[in-house]
Amino acid sequence: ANQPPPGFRHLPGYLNLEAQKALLDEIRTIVAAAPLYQPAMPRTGKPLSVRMTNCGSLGWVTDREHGYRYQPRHPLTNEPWPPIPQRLLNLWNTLADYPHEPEACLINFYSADAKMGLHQDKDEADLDAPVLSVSLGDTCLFRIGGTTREAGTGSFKLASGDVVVLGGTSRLAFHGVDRIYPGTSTLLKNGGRVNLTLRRVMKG
Ligand code: MD3
Ligand code: FE
Repeated sequence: ANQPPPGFRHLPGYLNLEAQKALLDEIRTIVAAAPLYQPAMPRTGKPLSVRMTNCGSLGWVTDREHGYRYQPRHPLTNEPWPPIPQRLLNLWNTLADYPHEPEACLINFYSADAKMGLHQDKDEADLDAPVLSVSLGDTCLFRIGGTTREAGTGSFKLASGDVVVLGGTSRLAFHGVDRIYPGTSTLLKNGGRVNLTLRRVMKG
């Protein structure tokens, strides 16, 4: 089986249930101020099945007209994104081994039928910084390959409380979410999956 690229760290169950609940409460407050919206692909305008919002001084957005980018305000409310919760900054400082804090936390919400196609994350100016991912709610099947589309891929499950650190070569690996397993967690009252990714955007 294909192994994940160097610099990839999966920490299953890193956050206990209490920590997951506390984090989810903070995410609910953020979503109340910065509502989830349905992003669209550049040029085609095809909607992503994942709904998104952000916290931090910058947020990742996409729409048909302007494509993938980071911007300081919510595309619908035009308000600044809420700040990144301190408990997420603490997680970054504990695990990222990087001398600059993240400016962006992308919040992805997956309903039972949502998925994310294989892609690379390259919209950040600082590609030396790792990306730190936190999963909450239903389990998903996550896929990761190499730094070209041609390289083989491997898949494994990400469950609620799992943390993944994508550093080194894995930072530019193709990756995606093949499927959600509904009913695998009771953390979210109406089911689904939340993924948080902490990102350093500007060069330190
Ligand atoms: C590997 N999110 O938001 S998290 C994304 O579960 C994204 O919502 C997925 O891919 C999700 O861009 C995967 C794990 C992850 C996050 C960022 C990465 C893996 C990554 C960046 C580079 C390589
Ligand atoms: Fe990604």
